[in-house]
Amino acid sequence: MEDDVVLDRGGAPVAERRELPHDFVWGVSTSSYQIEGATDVDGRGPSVWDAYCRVPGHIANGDTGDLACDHYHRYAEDISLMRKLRVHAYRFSVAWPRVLPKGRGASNEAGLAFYDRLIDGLLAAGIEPWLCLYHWDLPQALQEEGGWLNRDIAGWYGDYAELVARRYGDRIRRFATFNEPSVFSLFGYGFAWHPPGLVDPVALNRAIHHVNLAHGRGVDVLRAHVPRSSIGAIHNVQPSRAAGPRSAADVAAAKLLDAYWNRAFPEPQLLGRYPEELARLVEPHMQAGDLDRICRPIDWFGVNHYSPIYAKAASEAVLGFAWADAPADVPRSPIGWQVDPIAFRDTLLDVWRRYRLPIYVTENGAGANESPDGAGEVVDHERVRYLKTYISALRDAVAAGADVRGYFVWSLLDNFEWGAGYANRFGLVYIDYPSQRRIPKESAHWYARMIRAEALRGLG
Ligand code: IFM
Repeated sequence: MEDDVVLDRGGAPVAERRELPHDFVWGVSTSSYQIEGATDVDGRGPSVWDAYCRVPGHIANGDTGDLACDHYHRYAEDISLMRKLRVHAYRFSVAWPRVLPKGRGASNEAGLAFYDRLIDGLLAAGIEPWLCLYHWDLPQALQEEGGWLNRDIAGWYGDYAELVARRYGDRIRRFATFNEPSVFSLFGYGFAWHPPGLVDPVALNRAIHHVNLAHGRGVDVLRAHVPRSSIGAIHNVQPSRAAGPRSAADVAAAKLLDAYWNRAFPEPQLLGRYPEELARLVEPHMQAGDLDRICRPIDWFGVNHYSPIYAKAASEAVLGFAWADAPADVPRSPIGWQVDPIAFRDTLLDVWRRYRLPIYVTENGAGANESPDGAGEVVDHERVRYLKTYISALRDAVAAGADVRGYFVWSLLDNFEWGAGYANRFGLVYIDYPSQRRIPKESAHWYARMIRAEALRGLG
């Protein structure tokens, strides 16, 4: 493989060419609210993010997803870019309020037709669409009925899943129920960094349980309506470390963060139980039979991973812990996130040992604040270096026995990075937002060459 970087781990010999399965999937990921724009076009209803962005102080620079990458109108150009990247697969999400403007009831034909065009364009380009049902843009109308705190949402979500399955199940077999449920639940109900902007532990535990119920309902619906479906759930999984490793209180804080962040969803969904740290807290929101409703067989585990996370004890915080920064001397990406590919390798091995499902890395990438140089090119060496070392770590995990079958870069395009607005760029393709011009970065060219080299290896 081209330019493979071999991780140095204390002089132990490491095979240079650790081969991946011949049908390994190379892809890119995006999400609806982060790229589509067109928030009030063709009958789309408002989402919780539209409302949240309107509140001064919520988003850096007062940014919103109103225009984003205007992907709703420029999707054909974006498919051409993916074709040049030679990716096998594209993971996107459907905006629930685009297809069901009020979250339930009457569907919106124009919104449904947009995803028809996208899916048909991808298939014509030889790119497999991977559809995620939920990447955080809950219809605002459902939020007004309690959102994730209303137990009925499992049924509303099931009806939405059925609409999507019936409409696209003839052309799509790869479905994910949720993207990173722990992020939108913990940030939305525990830290007020996402909608609905609460700091309320009871609400957090209730929301977690209802998201899990919706997941189970979604799996059953997809299975019933898409005969050849391959269904997964996408979780962010990262080592949770104590800010003060010698402080018992910080170690306990990291364990609690680990329960909320890494285990609150995969354990009930795949092992049929809540983590011991959370079981008592979720109990008041449970009804008989709920764990059977949640723990439904799925086909793959989506891992989103960027870097380790850190926690410290904080008696004043309602959850008893606070987020902490990584130690000062660790390597960091341009936006300050720790770079630790060995943690990625160990995470993949850990997920494999715990859940024994085929793994697809559904997000990995590096954030930066780059801009075009004088020649109009975007030279993102640090992102290339990050991707090389993380893909090398993935190879190590496979060599050590983890069943990893695919890797999707986050992200195809620079996009709306939630609370950071447009300041943090994760794309292989640079977006000049005022003109909406797309400029493939050096990392895009590198990724295309790497995929081609892998394909040639497969032929040889
Ligand atoms: O942009 C996000 C994405 O929506 C979810 N996973 C992490 C990415 C980078 O922060």
